[in-house]
Order: sequence, then C-alpha cells, then structure tokens
Amino acid sequence: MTLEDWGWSPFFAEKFIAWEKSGYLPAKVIRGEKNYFRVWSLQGELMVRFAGKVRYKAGGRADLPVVGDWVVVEPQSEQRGIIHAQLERKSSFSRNLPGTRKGKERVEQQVIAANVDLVFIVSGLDRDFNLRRIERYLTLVSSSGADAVVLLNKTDLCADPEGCRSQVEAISGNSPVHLCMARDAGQLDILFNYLQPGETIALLGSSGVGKSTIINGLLGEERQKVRPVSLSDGKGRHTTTHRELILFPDGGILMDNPGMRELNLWGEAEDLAESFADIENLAVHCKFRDCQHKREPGCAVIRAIEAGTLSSERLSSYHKLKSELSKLQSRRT
Ligand SMILES: Nc1nc2c(ncn2[C@@H]2O[C@H](COP(=O)(O)OP(=O)(O)O)[C@@H](O)[C@H]2O)c(=O)[nH]1
Ligand SMILES: [Mg+2]
Ligand SMILES: [Zn+2]
Repeated sequence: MTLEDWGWSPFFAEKFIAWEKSGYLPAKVIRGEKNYFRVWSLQGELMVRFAGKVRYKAGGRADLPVVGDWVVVEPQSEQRGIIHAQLERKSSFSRNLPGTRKGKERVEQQVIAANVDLVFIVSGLDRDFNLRRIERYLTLVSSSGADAVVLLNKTDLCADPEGCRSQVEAISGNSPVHLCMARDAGQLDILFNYLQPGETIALLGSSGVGKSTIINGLLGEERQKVRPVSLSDGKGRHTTTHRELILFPDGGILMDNPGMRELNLWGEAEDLAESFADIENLAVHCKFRDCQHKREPGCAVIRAIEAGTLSSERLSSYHKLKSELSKLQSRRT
C-alpha cells in the first residue's frame, strides 16, 4: 500500500513540506470513533488522538479533522499516535447543524467529509424515491466541488424503473443516473468504471437505501453490516454508525456513511447554478434582471411552466433551497 493509493498527491506533499524534518508522518483519517481516529500511515494503521493544541487552534468544529483528511501524526507506539496538525483540504462537504443558543437561532457548519472526488447519491426505488430530496443532495454536492452520480437502487421493488430514471435525468443536469439492484452483485458492474486509483467516492443517501449493500457487492464480501431484511421497511435505524473509508484491492476508495436524518444545506445561493442549471438558463430570458420567478411579467421561467417544459414542483424546490441558502448567508455575515 502506498500513500498514493489513499489519494496522496503533489497538492498534499507540498503542504507537508513544513513537517518533513519533524519525524512526523502524513496519515489519512479512515474512520472516526468517539474519542479517537483510525488513520493509515506508512507505519500501518494507528489509533490517534488530537494534541490539545490542535483542538485549541481550531476556530470551530469545522476546522477539526474528519474522515478523508490528511493529518500530521507523531507515532507513539506500534498502534498509537497523536495528531499534530491537519493538512489543507482539497475539497470538503458540509451541512448546517441548526440549533438554538439562548433562544436565538444559530448556524454551525458541520464538515461531513473531506477530500471526496465523487459522490454516489443513492436513492431507493421503493418508498424512499423522492425527486425533491435528490435535488437537495445534488445541491449539497455541487457546493462541495465533488461530482455526483445518482444511483437508483432496488429496481426489483419498482414497477417502472426506467420511468423513474427519466424523471431523475430531467433534474440531474450533467450527473449520470444509473439503475441498480445491489442485492444482485452482478448488476453493479457499471459502477466499477467509477473506481479510480487514489480517488474517493462517497455514498450518500437515507438510511436503508442500500449503500452498504452496494459496497459489499463491489467488494465481493460482506464487509459492511447491512440491515436485516425483516426490518428493512422500518425507518430510522442506522446500521452503519461510522463514517469509514474502504480501500479497494484494485484501486479506488469508497466512503460508507450513516444515514443523515436532516440534511440542511451549507453553501451559497450561487451553488444552485449547477444543480438548477435549467432554471438559471431560462432566467437569462426573463424581462427583469432581478426577476424572482414568482409572478413578474415577462418571466421566462413561469412561461416554461405554462408551456409544460418545466414542472412547478421543481420551481418550488428551487425557491425553497434558494431561500434556505440566502437565510444561511445572512446569518453567517
Ligand atoms: N429488494 C432489495 N433490497 C435491497 C437491495 N439493496 C439492498 N437491499 C436491502 O435494503 C436493506 C438496507 O440495506 P443497507 O445496505 O443496510 O442500507 P444503508 O443503510 O443505505 O447502508 C437491506 O435489508 C438490504 O438487503 C435491492 O436491490 N433490492
Ligand atoms: Mg449502511
Ligand atoms: Zn423570471
């Protein structure tokens, strides 16, 4: 195994130069536990904690290491070490962890994962299927700088998978959409094309859509715990409790994720330009440059809805996500 297998590149090597003489090692955070991290380094796997000063220097939760980060580790024994610093991220994706403090609404960035190249947005073709949720995921991924691929799993539970696929294709822009049935590992072949040495693919989606089953199918072994079938229609149980990176023998890294109940966006209104490119392209033709596409005269977006080329549900979804992002922006400044 090499550092490159885990995604090491000149970008990180340059950040590590400052630490080269220290005798510390670069290490990849591959799993987050409650009080420590599991990292991979050229000395093998280590269990590490933060040095107090890392916690102290971090401006907030968003600056602390997460799965996918490269960190600077001082080995202390064969199995243990200490994190002294975290190398700058190439990319990361975040959500907003809303909460209140002293009765006031507050916003807080939670970095979910770092240095992800591609996201598989997994959706089940059973009761989970929901175009609006897929739009939310696509927007979250476009804020992160990673590319997205949509996987519609459990084709065996759906009467018209192709119909669902075309509905998703209408909202997914440049992101490819694939149908799959993870229960039958033979049906996952197309996904192997996405696995590239040193590149990280994160699987995101509600609990129970089949993320861990997909990973097991690709690996050809039952590595990730999967929810028992008898319970598979009950919502709210997370079998995967930890975010974790898995290295493929032939190259490529997959990240399994626990389901997230609340997926509040963290980003900027401009991020919708990618996930709602159809609406933003229409908006160029609106009569007013600051048209809100609500009821203004000469609105090209409303015209498209009247002509049946755009769905009104998609426009309301756009309004909803845009207002969520604008509110977030105003609270942050
Ligand atoms: N019918 C059907 N069930 C599936 C398929 N893929 C996964 N499942 C089942 O869905 C349940 C949840 O899968 P799991 O991988 O734990 O989902 P995760 O929470 O997204 O990781 C399990 O009972 C799987 O056996 C599929 O293609 N068809
Ligand atoms: Mg799982
Ligand atoms: Zn308009």
